[in-house]
Amino acid sequence: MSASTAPSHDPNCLFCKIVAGQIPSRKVYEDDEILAFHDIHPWAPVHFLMVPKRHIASMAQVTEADAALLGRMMALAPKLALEQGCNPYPEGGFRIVVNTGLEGGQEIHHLHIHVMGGPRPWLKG
Ligand code: DGP
Repeated sequence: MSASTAPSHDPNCLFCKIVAGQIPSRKVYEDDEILAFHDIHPWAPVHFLMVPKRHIASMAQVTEADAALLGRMMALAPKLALEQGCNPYPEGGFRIVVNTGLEGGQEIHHLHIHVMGGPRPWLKG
């Protein structure tokens, strides 16, 4: 599905409801196209999700028409990671994960980028 034909809002989608403010979230960042909020089940000291406000079901539906949006999300991730408490590269850092489809471990079918990082004292020698 291209950017032009993707529905902007799926009333049955959990993350569309978060985007619409119908379900509360701990917001990290918001602009016209992108919302970032803390993951409800964090796997790391810093763990937030970045979603396009427009409903795109997964990375499998992304087309070249979405390239600028995806690029903006990726460019924003390091800035937000630092703001949320990740340490700077190279000692610090973060992991970006985009689960896609059942076999890719995707549970919520609205494209989202996991950004995970934060202090891990046990890594220091
Ligand atoms: P995935 O497996 O990639 O689809 O991850 C979905 C993530 O969404 C998972 O880490 C938990 C998170 N999540 C599920 N429901 C909610 C919710 O209602 N609020 C927030 N903030 N996160 C949620």
